[in-house]
Amino acid sequence: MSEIEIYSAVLCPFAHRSRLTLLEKGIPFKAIEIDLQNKPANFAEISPYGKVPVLKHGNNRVWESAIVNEYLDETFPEPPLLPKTPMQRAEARIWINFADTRLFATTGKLLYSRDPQPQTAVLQELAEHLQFIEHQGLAKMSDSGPYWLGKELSLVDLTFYPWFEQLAVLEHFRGFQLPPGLDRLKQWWETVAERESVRSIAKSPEFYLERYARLA
Ligand SMILES: N[C@@H](CCC(=O)N[C@@H](CS)C(=O)NCC(=O)O)C(=O)O
Repeated sequence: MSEIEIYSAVLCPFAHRSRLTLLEKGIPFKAIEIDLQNKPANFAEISPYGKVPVLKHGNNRVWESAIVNEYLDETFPEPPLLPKTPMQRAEARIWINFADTRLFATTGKLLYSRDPQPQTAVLQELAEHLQFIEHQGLAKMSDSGPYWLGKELSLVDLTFYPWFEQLAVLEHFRGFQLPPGLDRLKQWWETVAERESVRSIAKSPEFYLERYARLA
């Protein structure tokens, strides 16, 4: 097997997703930590968008975490991290897209944007995304649980989990509070947090708070 390298950053939830995918697949890899505040001079040659993660596999180079994860799932099929039928795969991809275009997009607005939209509206938007997940996602899809799509862990779990690991940052710096009644979501979070892969690279809330405080 050609050596796998992943350009990553410890605070980046997108890179976190792809490192979890590598770990779940049991693929040996080398993680190269990029200081995003002080990128290496040649980083544009490695990462066309100037972002992490970027995966290097032999002569192949792949970026965008959702695409990196599907590349890994296709290249290293065991254990599979997407379901089998086209419709189930479509559902998985719809949730992965929801993570990117809704949950993480709103989080980005809350943390970094100079958007004049009042922060209370953005906080509300974030709460609504979580309620949508609880009622339209987990309630309908994982009756057989304990994972998002049912009995088996999938890329959907690995895509969302990093957001939850960093929740303390939103609570502490932006006054966000999880809305009440997210019982399935909390149960799901606990289950995923127990995975060996997740535990092996998990960071504490204090770790994230200290790092974000340094950035601010
Ligand atoms: N859509 C991308 C997002 C990646 C991303 O935004 N990475 C951030 C860190 S979390 C980054 O590298 N930012 C550096 C920059 O924009 O200069 C993905 O899923 O991979």
